[in-house]
Amino acid sequence: MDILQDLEKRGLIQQVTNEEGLKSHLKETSVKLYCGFDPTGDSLHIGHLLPVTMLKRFQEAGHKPIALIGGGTGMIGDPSGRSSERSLNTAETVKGYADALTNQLSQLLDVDDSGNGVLARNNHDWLSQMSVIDFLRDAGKHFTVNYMLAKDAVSSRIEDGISYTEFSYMLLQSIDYLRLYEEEGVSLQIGGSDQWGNITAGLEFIRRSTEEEEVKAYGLTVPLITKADGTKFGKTAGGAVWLDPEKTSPYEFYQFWYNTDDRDVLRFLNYFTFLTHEELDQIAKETESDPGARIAQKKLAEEITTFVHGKDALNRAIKISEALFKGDIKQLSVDEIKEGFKDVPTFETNEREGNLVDLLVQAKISPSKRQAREDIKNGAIYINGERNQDIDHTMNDSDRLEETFTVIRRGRRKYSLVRYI
Ligand code: 545
Repeated sequence: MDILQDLEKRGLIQQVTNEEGLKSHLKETSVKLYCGFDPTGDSLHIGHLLPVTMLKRFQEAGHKPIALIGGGTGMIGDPSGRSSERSLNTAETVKGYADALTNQLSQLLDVDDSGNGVLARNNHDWLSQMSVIDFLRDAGKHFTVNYMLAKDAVSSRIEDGISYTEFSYMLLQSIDYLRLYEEEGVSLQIGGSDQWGNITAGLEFIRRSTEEEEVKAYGLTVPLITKADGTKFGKTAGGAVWLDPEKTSPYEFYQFWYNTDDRDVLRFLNYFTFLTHEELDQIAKETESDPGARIAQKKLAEEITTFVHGKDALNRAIKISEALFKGDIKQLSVDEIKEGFKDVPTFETNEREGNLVDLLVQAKISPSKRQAREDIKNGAIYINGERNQDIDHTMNDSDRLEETFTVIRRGRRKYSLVRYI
């Protein structure tokens, strides 16, 4: 099975220019391809993950991927897929974001200029060197305003207005593709479906400015990820699911994937994992015969967490998940507790020697004092994983982890955190 057949079977191809041409091109040679990432933030989130895995898929099929950081384009702002004008970031901010993204991509893709690694480029290197006269003569002259107005990213903004800055963005991305085509032999640009207009503009620009008879350059986009329940993919109550472990802990990351809807999970396994079609078929079969076991969700969460955070982080995430599920947190370290309890209801207090009954009521763990006493007597209250049945208990230093917090559990799995300030 060739790479295009593999991608097709996984549902990873939204649009492709000249499919037959690209197919034979990919068979003939090791193809250099690229995907761009603009530094509009200090971390990628899972909405950016698919193109990253795509670069790796091409690499594993013997092709040569380039991760392009938009140090130049990030100063301008892509209007694609957006309904309003972006605010400009300072050069310093963009530089900081570009460094952060470069680091993140290098971790995900083992970027390496010499060997078989993925190449990294930054379009600031050439865009910042281009004069406005060259820009208008060499790029501007090949685009009609009519052509630019017809692009989705522009036409959808005409009513509310679009700045000349964002209007011009597609020329910059086109300059990149031409430059990479001419200087580095890049012949394929990939991206999400929001990038189709920019990618095809680049191909048009290559054709016009090279005047070659038959240009061997292509574009391919991956689909926008949809969910069966109609809500937006990648968003949780807590916001985006980030690839930066400081923003979304590996445990939360693991849980996000583990909670995938049954109706979406097989499709996501195809999209995001590197499992073979045989392995995917096997999981589909097992899921069918035992739907309650969440085999597919478990595999999905394991594979993606390993790809993004590594094996150790995955094992920690599994350990935390199991301990919380069993209601047994005693087997967790303080750091693991912190990771697992980041989002549980937290009650802040400066009263270190209060009695347990009052604390349970103040922290809204038990609804009344009377119920709190009942809960304690019944053995439903656990302090840091340890059952406490003393209705006269006063909180003390030994109830505090790292002197700052206490984990209280009521019943099977209802956790609360008390933080001492
Ligand atoms: C710049 C110069 C080029 C080619 C491409 C670009 C970037 C492109 C763009 N892409 C998006 C992006 O998001 C921010 C990521 C970092 C926080 O805007 N004009 O930069 C996303 N891209 C990945 C996928 C995308 C796209 O990085 O293509 O569709 C998301 O899945 O939105 O020469």
